[in-house]
Amino acid sequence: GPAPEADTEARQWLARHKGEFGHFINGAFVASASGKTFETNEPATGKLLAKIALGGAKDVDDAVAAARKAQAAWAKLPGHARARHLYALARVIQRHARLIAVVEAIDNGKPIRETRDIDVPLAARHFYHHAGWAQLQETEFADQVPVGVVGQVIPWNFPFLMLAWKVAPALALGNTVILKPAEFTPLTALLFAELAAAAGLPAGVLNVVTGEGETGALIVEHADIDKIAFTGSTEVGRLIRERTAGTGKSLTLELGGKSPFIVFDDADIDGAVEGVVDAIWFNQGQVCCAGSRILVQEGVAPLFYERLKRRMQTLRVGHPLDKAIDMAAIVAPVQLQRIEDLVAKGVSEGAALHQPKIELPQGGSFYPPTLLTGVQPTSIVATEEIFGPVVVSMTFRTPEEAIQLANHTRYGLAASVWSETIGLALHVAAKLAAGVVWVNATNLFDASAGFGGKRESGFGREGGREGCYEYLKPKAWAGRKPRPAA
Ligand code: TXE
Repeated sequence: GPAPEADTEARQWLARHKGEFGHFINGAFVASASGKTFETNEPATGKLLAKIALGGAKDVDDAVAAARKAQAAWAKLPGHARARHLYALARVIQRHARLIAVVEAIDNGKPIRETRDIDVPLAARHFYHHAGWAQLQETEFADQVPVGVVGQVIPWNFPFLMLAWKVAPALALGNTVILKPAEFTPLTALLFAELAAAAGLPAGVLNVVTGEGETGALIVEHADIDKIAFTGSTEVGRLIRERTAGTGKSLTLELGGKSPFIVFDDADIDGAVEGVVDAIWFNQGQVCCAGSRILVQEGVAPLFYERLKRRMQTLRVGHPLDKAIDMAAIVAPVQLQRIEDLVAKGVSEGAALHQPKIELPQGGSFYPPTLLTGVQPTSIVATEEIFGPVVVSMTFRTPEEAIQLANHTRYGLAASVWSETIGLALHVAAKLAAGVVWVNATNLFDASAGFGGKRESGFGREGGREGCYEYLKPKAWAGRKPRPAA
């Protein structure tokens, strides 16, 4: 189990706030105008972690007013001055890496090993990367102006990393932000707002309004917001697109996925098996680009399944703060129920269920690593995003059949191809409908590579130069020189 003192600093931080948090508006914590709150629980135990302000119209108004007021001065700063703020934010993340990693692990339920080695360092890297763009803004984006005031609604699967993906480019390029973290996982956004203010970020530049979907809808519909950036379910993404359609708001959507993981006969089988572990059991499979559909070529399928099942047996499910585990808790009972229901449907549709005989911790929301084989391409489990540690698998004969199966989805976020024949891998990769294709690899991210999807996985990119354009508007200048005085 976890060392008893592992979370002392996090508990002290919660205690300092008396287990209750307001919104972070104009540089300070404020209670909801309505006085309403909601609860965030610890997924691994089900216990209450903190009470959180439930944002209503007045709170959103206040946050937008603060962001609007701050925006002109923020945009007027020379790029190098904004860069200095972004570098400071990156350093503050590194300085408090342990605290952020622990708070994230207990609020989301994900393993501390992941928050420590992935979420938090990648978030810091995102701020460093965008500090660079801020510094180059005048030369690289000469005929572009900031979008203005941006509303950002983020999900619960990577609460802190999604904050970084959204906030870093927005601030770097002269925008100000109203961020709404997901209701299951509001804590690291509140912690970050507090740390950012202490690191000298001017009041109003980053505002955090907490709440549920209704609070998100108030942000989406606010008349004085210039752009909405959303990551979450395709269902809500569609709603947001409808709601913003009649307005002048810019919009980017990063939505669901059902990404194929294609294994050819000549693949490095042990490598591919480790790839599956990373593709679907990282973060309990609650990953938008999770490799959730294995397509394996017939010749190697028996060997591949044998090795995969053997590897599944060695995975350890445990408490998020235990450094020796591979998987921890599902974010909330409602998500656990959704996973259980979908797996039951898959089995009733004829899929074979494979789960290792391993012990699950008691008391929280836990689900074992799961493989469904013999799945029909049109079945619910092969088409719906399960968003849990469940991978479905089908076999194919030819590369053309693999491509056809892989693209048989309404999504298009990511894909992974495993083959030791580079010509084959590249031929297939070129034909896959996906925003990113990994070859003999999976889940590789970098702040300099734009991430995003096609089809019902959404549009827009986060990261790199293309991500910067999502927070800028072109502005053309034309005319003539003033006449010299007579
Ligand atoms: O997502 P929601 P949920 C998928 C995944 C998961 C399913 C349900 O399949 O099982 O969605 O998760 C805010 N206007 N993904 O219900 O509702 C909400 O408060 C404005 C994939 O938790 O989309 C939260 O902050 N905002 C995914 C955010 O939207 C609204 C990540 C995401 O929640 C709103 C998460 C509204 N009407 C879930 N309704 C990915 N692609 O990474 C809700 N919200």
